[in-house]
Amino acid sequence: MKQLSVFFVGLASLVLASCGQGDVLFADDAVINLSPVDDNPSAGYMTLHGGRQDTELVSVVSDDVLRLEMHETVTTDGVATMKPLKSVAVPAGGKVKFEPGGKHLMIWGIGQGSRNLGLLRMTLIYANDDRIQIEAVIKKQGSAE
Ligand SMILES: [Cu+2]
Repeated sequence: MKQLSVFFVGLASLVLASCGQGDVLFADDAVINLSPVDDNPSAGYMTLHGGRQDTELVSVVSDDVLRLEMHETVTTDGVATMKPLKSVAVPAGGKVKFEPGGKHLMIWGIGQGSRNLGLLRMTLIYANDDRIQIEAVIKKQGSAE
């Protein structure tokens, strides 16, 4: 019995160590600001965390939307325009933020089920073929947060 518990302790510290080094490919802080007008796209933001090797985020998909694109806002001569992104580089151990005024997701036609739930499940697809499922919190306009 004693041996068994030592084994589990060893396993736990191993998992903690690998998280602490920032070498796990994942994403968090995913939020969507729901557009007040149904036909207009909603904007999504998140933070990508790089894994052990450099990779690229090549697509974001969801079963419960009409269309989802990665965009970047670029300001030229004081005029902000958006351009679609084919991919986003995610350096090893690095952090890439999707945030207002920069990279963002544009999402058309979020289903009523996800709206009611307040969560949208999305899958991030990377160039190395990793797929990561995340849930973005849907924020309605005028809500407390
Ligand atoms: Cu956009």
